[in-house]
Amino acid sequence: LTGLLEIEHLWTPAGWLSPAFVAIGPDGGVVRVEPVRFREAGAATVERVAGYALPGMPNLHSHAFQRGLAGLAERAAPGGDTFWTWRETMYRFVARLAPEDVEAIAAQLYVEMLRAGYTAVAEFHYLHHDPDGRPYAPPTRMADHVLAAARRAGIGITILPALYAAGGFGGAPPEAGQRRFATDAPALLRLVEALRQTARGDPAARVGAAPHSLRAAPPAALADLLAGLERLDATAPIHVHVAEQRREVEECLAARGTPPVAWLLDHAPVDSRWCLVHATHVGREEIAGIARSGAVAGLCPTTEANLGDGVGPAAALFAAGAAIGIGSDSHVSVSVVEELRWLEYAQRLTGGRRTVLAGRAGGSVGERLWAAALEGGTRAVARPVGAVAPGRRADVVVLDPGHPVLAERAREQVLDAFVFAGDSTCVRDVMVGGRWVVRDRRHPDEGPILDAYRRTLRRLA
Ligand code: NGQ
Ligand code: ZN
Repeated sequence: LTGLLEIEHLWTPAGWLSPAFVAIGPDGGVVRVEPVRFREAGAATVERVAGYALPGMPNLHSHAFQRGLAGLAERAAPGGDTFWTWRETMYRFVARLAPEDVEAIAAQLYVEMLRAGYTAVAEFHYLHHDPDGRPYAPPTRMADHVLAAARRAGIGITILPALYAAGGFGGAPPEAGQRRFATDAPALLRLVEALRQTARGDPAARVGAAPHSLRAAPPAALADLLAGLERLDATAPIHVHVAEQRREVEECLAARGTPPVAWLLDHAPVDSRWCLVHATHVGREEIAGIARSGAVAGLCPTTEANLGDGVGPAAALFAAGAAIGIGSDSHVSVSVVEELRWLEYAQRLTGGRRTVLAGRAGGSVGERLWAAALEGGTRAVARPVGAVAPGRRADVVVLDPGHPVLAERAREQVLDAFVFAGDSTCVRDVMVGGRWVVRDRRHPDEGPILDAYRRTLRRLA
């Protein structure tokens, strides 16, 4: 036993526990949770934690390098601005990034994620090669820098090397702006295998894989990837961008005869290992299919708003019993509160009703959203997180009871106050794997990490 916490208020999906005694093992996992101080922990020193503790939130979709572009793509383009013109801007940005730049940007981003209440991230990683499209030596070099950033910040990471075998539904090779991403299934599987060696034995890291999208992964390449992954790790998480933009839905219909989610459900063994990122433009049948499959719908409300994707069908997904989780994707915003709030607000704005995602009468929207995003997010990162419970990682976010937004609220009102009236400044302390990584809103390495980030941005400017 390495530690015993006496937490003033601990939230579990079954309700609040006040106080909660939490024993943490030497590997950073939770060993025991009880409402009273238990005997065999008598010798351990007890650390008192005042405030409201929540299980840390998984961020199920991240392209870390894109944080360096946040706020730089908001000037009107001459011919009109869409997802596709934003993508050109993003490609120009990515063309200049060295592995050290990516590490500097990712480390700063991950510190900000921790401060916002994210304790795990699924990194959808497709920036594989040098600016000319040549593999680095070793080919894991870029991914190694992403993993180093996560380690430096202290966030749990699930890295998903992405297959990018075509430039579009026609199957043509990746275009010039995509050459740093281009891979075939065998090369991608070698990358997955090498990263699995790196992550072996590290409870803070996991490796999966990602066909980037149906556009970028033609059927044969997708099949090769899935067969190879099955041999390496039959439980590995599999993420894919799907049905984000209307244009890609139309192109999929034209090329394959069905819309993207329907195609995937018909042609791939979609199950609870899968995370369908965006799943914005989907019909009733597809939503029912997602729910039946056990796949997680990976919703990224602030990026989907920023890119003009459309409103994800959160209410219909909830009603169908589908799993959902949240991601900050392009990181135009890095805020758990904002993702959850906009999930609900988009439903209110389009439906003309309030408390849409609350579930049962009298239910709290904030609590329902936190619980759902924990469950889906945990499935998507495929690590034992998402609850302060025996067998799970000790990933804990503590809200400050002295914050004005939480002042004089009953514990049952805390999650609604945080999600609808609060922001990341409500988060006071963050623990990942039994180790405090944020205390009093400060990360021990935040100074040097920010300096390195500034140097990178200055060089890129
Ligand atoms: C990405 N991002 O891979 O970073 C994508 C844009 C694409 C989002 N889809 C590129 N939000 O989808 O082709
Ligand atoms: Zn994405």
